[in-house]
Amino acid sequence: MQQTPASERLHIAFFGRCNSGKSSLINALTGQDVVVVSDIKGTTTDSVSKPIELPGLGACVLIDTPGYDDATLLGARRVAQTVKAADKADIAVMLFAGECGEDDRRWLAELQAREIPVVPVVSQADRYDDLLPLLTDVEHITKLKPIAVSATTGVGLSALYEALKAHSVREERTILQGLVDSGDTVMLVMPQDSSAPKGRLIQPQVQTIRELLDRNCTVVSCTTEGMPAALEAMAAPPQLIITDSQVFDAVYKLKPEASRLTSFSVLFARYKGDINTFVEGAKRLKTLGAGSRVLIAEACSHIPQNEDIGRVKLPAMLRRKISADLVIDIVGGNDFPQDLTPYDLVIHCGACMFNSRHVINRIARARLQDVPITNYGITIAALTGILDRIEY
Ligand SMILES: Nc1nc2c(ncn2[C@@H]2O[C@H](COP(=O)(O)OP(=O)(O)O)[C@@H](O)[C@H]2O)c(=O)[nH]1
Ligand SMILES: [Mg+2]
Repeated sequence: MQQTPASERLHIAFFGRCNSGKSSLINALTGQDVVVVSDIKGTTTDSVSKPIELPGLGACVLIDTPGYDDATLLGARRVAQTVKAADKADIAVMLFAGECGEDDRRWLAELQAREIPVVPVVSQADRYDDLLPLLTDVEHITKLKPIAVSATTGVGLSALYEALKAHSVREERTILQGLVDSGDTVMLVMPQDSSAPKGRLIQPQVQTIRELLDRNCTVVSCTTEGMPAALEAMAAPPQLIITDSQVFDAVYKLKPEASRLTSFSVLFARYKGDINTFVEGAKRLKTLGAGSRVLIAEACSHIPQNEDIGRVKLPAMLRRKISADLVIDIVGGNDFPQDLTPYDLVIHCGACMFNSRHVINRIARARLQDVPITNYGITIAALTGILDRIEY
């Protein structure tokens, strides 16, 4: 069965101290034994992501986290896992059990600083003779009405469901918003070099094709070499050409005057991130020189390959166009440094594997630290001098 990719799912993360009942609540909500529960502190050692369809919420990922008060030897590493879960969370369910402690307040402030909607829950509600003091405390610190929930008796589960539904309404963004009209012909130029996965197309290409079909567009696909023949076979030039950023320059030269041009990474920068920040960040490229530090952040955690754009092609291009003595660090997957200040510029990939919230959080981190951030497609467009000639 074809699954909704994780990047398109609503990410709901559960935070709370050890033994507050996070894992039990996830099991109760899903009606499944998704994660391990026990009264031994530190049972959940890693954040665990469970993709699941929930009625009324659709395709979700539930993220169980280790307690943020984990004081064991591995505790610091576990808390780092919890921070990474917060990087992805569209909604944070925060569990309070027994009392509101210093840890709870600190963590709440952390979530609020990231502007993640918080749903406060008083957990293990069946254990209290009188819930009121804790409910009052939680309401006082969160400024929100907490929901009393018991994983054991099921009390409050439907109220929690409703609260999650209320927070799940997201701003509808589409990939091609404002760029195509129904009935347009759109050409996709997609080189399939050795870094392309065997036997399939990559996620952004598949999603773009799907959306074009939904929009009643005609889709013509070709490689860069096949582009002249494809154009020849068409009665009129396509309204829009979408290409891989790495062949931008070649495609720009081949494109008919009447066709507008953009790239998959520019489209995904609009869709997932903040295109204006990225265009602004790309201006920093002009002032980089020998000794400047650049961080290239790759969302994919695949094993680096020969023609890999982030690890090979982009660094080579930066060194060629800017300076051979540029200092370039490359990170992949979830390894995005907390401290970005050593860098003059951050260049992020198109993030087809990340949800939008994850990219927005990284942009926010860069902005807070006053470090310009841009992405692969915008960088390549800027370096090849065509940024002002493409659509975004
Ligand atoms: N009575 C009662 N016990 C619970 C409830 N939820 C969890 N527990 C118990 O509390 C302990 C810790 O639960 P767990 O889900 O592992 O907590 P976590 O560390 O936050 O993931 C376990 O022994 C659970 O059986 C609840 O709603 N009511
Ligand atoms: Mg747990």
